Amino acid sequence: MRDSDATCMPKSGTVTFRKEPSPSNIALPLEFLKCLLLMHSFPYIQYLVLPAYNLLSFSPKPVLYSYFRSSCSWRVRIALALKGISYDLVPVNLIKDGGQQFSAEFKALNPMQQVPALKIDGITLSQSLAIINYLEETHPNPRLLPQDPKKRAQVRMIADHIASGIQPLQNLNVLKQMGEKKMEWAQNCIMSGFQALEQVLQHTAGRYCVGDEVSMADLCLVPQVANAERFKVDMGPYPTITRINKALLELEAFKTSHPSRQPDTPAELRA
Ligand SMILES: N[C@@H](CCC(=O)N[C@@H](CS)C(=O)NCC(=O)O)C(=O)O
Repeated sequence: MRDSDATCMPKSGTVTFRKEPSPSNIALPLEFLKCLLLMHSFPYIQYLVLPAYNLLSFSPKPVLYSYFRSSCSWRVRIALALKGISYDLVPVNLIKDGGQQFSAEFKALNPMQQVPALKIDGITLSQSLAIINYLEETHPNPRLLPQDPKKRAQVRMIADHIASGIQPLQNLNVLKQMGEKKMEWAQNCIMSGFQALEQVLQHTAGRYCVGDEVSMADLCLVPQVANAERFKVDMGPYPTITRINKALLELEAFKTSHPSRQPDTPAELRA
């Protein structure tokens, strides 16, 4: 195994499908139980109470609110898979019922009414890159940001290029405004973004977007290429993007997190 392969080997992590969000509905009763334990059992504190207290203070699995086809959710699913973090998944269907992201329950989680959102370590985060950065800081292996400051900056540049410069322009809420022109609009946004990205990658790419290590930039690239394919963008003019995308899709973490393999993937789109 080469070094570059080792950095992108996914660790084992499991994904559990949750039909309903089961948010912090256990948190309050747990806190109450913990207080009771501490108040009433002072003599036994060392042997019985503290171990029981610690058991109750377990940190629950992270909960990812995701839509199978959402490119931003896919970025986070790849990060979780690469870092071997087990999580529960709650699907949020962006189309059904007029869009479940607009429900009061989900708005309370993410006022922007977009996926992904991640409940983790007692906080709720939205914005895929902020989520990935948190995972990077709390689970540093394998790293998704190179050690070298110049390479780190290049990774962030490419991630922003896609996350701020392409995806928001072809997001569902924008396409809804475009009516019949939505296909043409999406294609143009992706093509102009990819044209520039293809040039950037000439200077940064090795096997992947920046050198030979999988990075945050790659987590943004693959889902964006999937969007391009959905919008029938001709990938011919972007050979570097195509080559990197192909190499990344061979990695287990990119496969298991793929839109065709999610709990909410419709039967006809399942791989
Ligand atoms: N900057 C946000 C963008 C999130 C975003 O645009 N999510 C899309 C799916 S990829 C969404 O939820 N769209 C719902 C809508 O447009 O109504 C991120 O990186 O998480």
